[in-house]
Amino acid sequence: MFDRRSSDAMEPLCFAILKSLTPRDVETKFYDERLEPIPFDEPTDLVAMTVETYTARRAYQIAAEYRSRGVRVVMGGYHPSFLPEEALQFADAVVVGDAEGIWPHVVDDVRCDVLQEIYRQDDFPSLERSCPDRSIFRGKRYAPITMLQYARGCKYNCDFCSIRAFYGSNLRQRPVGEVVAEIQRVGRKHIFIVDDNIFVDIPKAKELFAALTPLNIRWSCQVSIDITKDNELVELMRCSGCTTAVVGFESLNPDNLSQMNKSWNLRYGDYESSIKVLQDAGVMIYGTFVFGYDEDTVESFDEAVEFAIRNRFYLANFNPLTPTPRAPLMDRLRNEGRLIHDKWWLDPSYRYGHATFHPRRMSAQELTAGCYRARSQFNRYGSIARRTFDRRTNLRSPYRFGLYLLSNMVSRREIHSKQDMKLGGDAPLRAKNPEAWNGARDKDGPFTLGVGRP
Ligand code: B12
Ligand code: SF4
Repeated sequence: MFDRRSSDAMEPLCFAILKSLTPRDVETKFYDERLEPIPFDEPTDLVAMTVETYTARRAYQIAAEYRSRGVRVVMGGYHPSFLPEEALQFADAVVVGDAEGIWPHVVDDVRCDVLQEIYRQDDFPSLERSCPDRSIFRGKRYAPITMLQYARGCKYNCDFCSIRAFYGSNLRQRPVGEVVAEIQRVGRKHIFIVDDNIFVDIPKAKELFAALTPLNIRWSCQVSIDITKDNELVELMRCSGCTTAVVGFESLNPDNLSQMNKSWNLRYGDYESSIKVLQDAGVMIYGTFVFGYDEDTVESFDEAVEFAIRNRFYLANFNPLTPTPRAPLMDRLRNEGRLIHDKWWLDPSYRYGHATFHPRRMSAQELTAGCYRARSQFNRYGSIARRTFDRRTNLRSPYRFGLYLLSNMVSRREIHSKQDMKLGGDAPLRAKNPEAWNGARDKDGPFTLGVGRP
């Protein structure tokens, strides 16, 4: 959002990886605009930025500042990988796909002054010997939790999600021994395993959880609800210190789940019995819900809030369904003529938390208001007090109770401060070549991964 500083930002793992891939004789400085203003006038030969769809507009503004000072800019991450032509209107070069195996070539080309426009990762590089260098985070006010990645990719294909679009059906795990060594090296007691779904490969997940057990850490993860079908796995989660898990419930309506390609969410039983399995194992649930699928009505918000409070969720989020580039949802809504903005992430009229398309059974305004109301209701003091009372989870120990209270206070503040914000404020976008920009268009059609990316 650029003009407000965050008090709970987490260390962005991709930069620790980029740092580890950068030749040692290259001097690096790292800035995170969530924590500090960017010193645009500090001399540098190259700027490397990570760009997500929500941060694209701000990233393009930052790139224009550097380029106006004669500094070259390279962009990577989800958004430029999906829309390289768009990103190239603001950056000198774009890296499509994972950085491993490609970033050192980019640096070499800069040194030789032969920087190309697009660097495509033509393969899915092995994650072996990955050794993120977190020294760049030293002295910065990040939340005291370490982000760590075990695997990339997901076996599911929910229509709103960028993961399948980015990784295709490819699933890669790191050697468990290397993950354990990284946790020991970092020395923190609370780890957030950022994998999108730690349940995609059951034997590997069991191997990981068993190896984490002797480390005596507390860890958080993201997981699909079908994990609860495997009692041994849930027991291993408990023994190894799993404290909180983000679970994508998305909707209470089976037809919506089917439309989003997530009907498997209910394959192994109803939500309440799956929740009980996780909570009996002491896992505090951060439930996420999305609204705007065709069966949603103005009543859907209250039902979801009531469900989340009744089940004493540790945290919950209620977001308007938002199409992102290359996700199947984007094509469907565009083909149905329901998009409010052609590219909401660039549109100065878009506001954070607002609907970006016309839902079927409510208005766009009702979708925006309903999500905000749901977040507000869930984060009320009365709701926080009611959800506290679960001895299996939020009241399990003084540590858990402290974590519960702190997280809920942060969440309360966040929902109000981000709502309605403009992405990147009022500054206009300055493309490298405005005439080309007006006509620039990334090819439509599926984004294929691996050899032969478009
Ligand atoms: C942890 C996380 C968060 C954390 C952020 C923590 C942090 N430190 O910043 C929290 C919980 C705050 C968060 C919030 C949100 N997130 Co989030 N998040 C993630 C998650 C699960 C892991 C990120 C991570 O660490 N990945 C591991 C690193 C190593 O991978 P990586 O970033 O992709 O980097 C690799 C390559 O992409 C590439 N690369 C990346 N940048 C660059 C730059 C250069 C120069 C080069 C060469 C290469 C390169 O190289 C890296 C190594 O190979 C991702 C999913 C995922 N698997 O990445 C979603 C994800 C990034 N989030 C997403 C979203 C939508 C959000 C929210 C908008 C949700 C919401 N509705 O509020 C918010 C707001 C985000 C924002 N920027 O404003 C989407 C983004 C989709 C998109 N098209 O942009 C993702 C992909 C999830 C998804 N399933 O779709 N998120
Ligand atoms: S289960 Fe989660 S990570 Fe996997 S495709 Fe669905 S939303 Fe994305």
